[in-house]
Amino acid sequence: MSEPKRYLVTSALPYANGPLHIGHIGGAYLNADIYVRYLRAKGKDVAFICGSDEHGAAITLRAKKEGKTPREIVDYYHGLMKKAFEDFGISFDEYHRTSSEEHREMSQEVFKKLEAQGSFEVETSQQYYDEEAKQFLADRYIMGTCPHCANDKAYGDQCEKCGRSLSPLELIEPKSTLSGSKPVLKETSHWYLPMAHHESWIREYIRDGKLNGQQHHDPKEWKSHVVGQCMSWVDGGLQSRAMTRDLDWGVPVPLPNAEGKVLYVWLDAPIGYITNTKVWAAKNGKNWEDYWKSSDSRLIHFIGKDNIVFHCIIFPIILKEHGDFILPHNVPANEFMNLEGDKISTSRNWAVWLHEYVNEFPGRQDEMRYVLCSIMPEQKDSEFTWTDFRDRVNNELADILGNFVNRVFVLMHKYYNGVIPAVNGEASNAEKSAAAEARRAYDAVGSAIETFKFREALAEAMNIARAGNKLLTETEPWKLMKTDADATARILHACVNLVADAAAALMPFLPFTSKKILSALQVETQGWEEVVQREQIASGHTIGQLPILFEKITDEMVAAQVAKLEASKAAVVHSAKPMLDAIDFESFQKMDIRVVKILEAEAVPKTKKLLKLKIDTGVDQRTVISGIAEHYSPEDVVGKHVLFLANLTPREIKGVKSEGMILMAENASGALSFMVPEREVEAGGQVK
Ligand code: B3M
Ligand code: ZN
Repeated sequence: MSEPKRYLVTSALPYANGPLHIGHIGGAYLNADIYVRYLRAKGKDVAFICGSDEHGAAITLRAKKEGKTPREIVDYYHGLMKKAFEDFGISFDEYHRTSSEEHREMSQEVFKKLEAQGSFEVETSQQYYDEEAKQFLADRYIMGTCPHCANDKAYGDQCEKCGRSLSPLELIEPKSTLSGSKPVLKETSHWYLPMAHHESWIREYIRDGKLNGQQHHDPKEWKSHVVGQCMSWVDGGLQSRAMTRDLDWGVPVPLPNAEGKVLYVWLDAPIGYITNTKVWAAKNGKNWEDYWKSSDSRLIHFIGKDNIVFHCIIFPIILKEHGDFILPHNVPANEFMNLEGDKISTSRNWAVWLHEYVNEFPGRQDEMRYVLCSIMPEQKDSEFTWTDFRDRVNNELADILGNFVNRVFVLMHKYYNGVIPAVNGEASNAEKSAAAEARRAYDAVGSAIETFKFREALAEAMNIARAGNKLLTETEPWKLMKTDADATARILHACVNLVADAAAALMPFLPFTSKKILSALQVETQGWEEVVQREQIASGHTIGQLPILFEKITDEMVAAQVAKLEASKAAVVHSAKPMLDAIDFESFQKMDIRVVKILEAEAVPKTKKLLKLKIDTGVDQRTVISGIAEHYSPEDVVGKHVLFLANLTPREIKGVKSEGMILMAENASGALSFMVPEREVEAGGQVK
């Protein structure tokens, strides 16, 4: 394949519904950053584009949970993530956001063009509707059992366990994630992308790397698990997929007859890559269309494995249908990173949060970058543990790289006051093999990065420091100095250059450390090729003082982090109120708890919290006052079957005789919910 003139590199737009954690970084951001830093060092024209993904259920569910607006949620997390990426050295050229005006414009323009040319089919169908929340349910608003793998937490658009794309109607025993209730079917219309129409060219694009009969990319350069997941999706039959939703948070559908409808988040989000490129280009005097519309640009999407089908099938269909845009050249998706034996989870607070790490380990971004790259889930899921973090920092970073560089600086200052000595005589075999190994390793770093093998690339970069340590150990210049000054000078001169080569090779991975070493050497950062052609750092050049590169990670630090994780897990488990004292079974049997049906409901005048309900207990009809007016409106509760304590002594509330009590559950944010029988139970049914 010919060398492209430009690279357009993206990382998945993270949902602005929570902080970033190390799983995000190891999945789709650190790899992209290494790749881009390398390309820049090679002098390539690169645009590294990302931004917050601010629409979709992930945002509105978080807003509902926290009693905030979606706008408040995205504004908070967009800022938190943008800063955390910057602090951690993820060097985006642009980090914008999909709730922006520019993005509304771009995504509506793409939609309008496709709609006008007939790329969509309008279908009226029965969709699940939550009568309590008064909302249609799709994507993450509905959950049920996956028909393919029986995962009982599958979402309306995708099962995260088997990766299959789903439609809500395929879910077994679907439930609303808004109210927990069983949804009903209601008619609505949406604009569908008839993906089956694209099957043949998509198959060629994924399996053969061909587009419009031309070779577009080398399919062998794609990761096998990416091609595998896509081909199983294609072979399973590409179902039409609704590209609009009945929601109020999102990009409004730009058509007259589309009140209350927005673009499906997985339609608008990838278009965010285009928007954000345009925003970047405008700020930097570039033409965004050079990157998105010319075939001599190369588009690479870095993502996690749960986003494969959206980036390899759906978005390419949108791009190709639009007609002006290039398609992805590669989508080197990573697998998942786990943490201390469990899946990383925002909701369960089981994570190492990036902004917390940067605050708790100031100036130690490279230690985390090194470890995350060393365990990057490139081909299979991987595991982060704090003990492994400690061992890799102490036994690899500090003992191999830190130790080598430090020894060279100590010896250079001790014997030559930091001035590189003149070199005489023929290099020994040890010097020659060290130089040859460094050369080999340096080239290997480049080719490994170009094929998205970042773990291998990092190991090769570290081999330069290993070669230096070997040279010092084999020649022992601190002894040689007494007998052969020329050899000592040659060896230390060679070692200073090995230090410079190591710093250059490690720059994409450890940008902060690389900079520290090069400024201590008092040499400029050079381009990737210049390092190869660089003359040896000249004799007479004076090097400066080396700062401490890596402090040891102590067992106490590890213990503190593990304890913090355990505490956060406990905190999530014990966010409930403390348990009451034990009672015996007889006491429980005195309570007569029934299923009752709510027949009528009205607000109690001059109160904010009270509803007056008329209920059918299966035995009689009763009036009961319930403090739920801030959680349910009267019309929402009529017809519900709920739990009721029937033999509570009646009491007068606001002048009304209340005969019993409706039982409610309170969640962590204080919202009340009815307790609804999971199966059909008629009024009067007893709770045992
Ligand atoms: N916001 C990330 C996720 O699924 C999703 C990526 C969008 S990339 C256009 O967590
Ligand atoms: Zn599944």
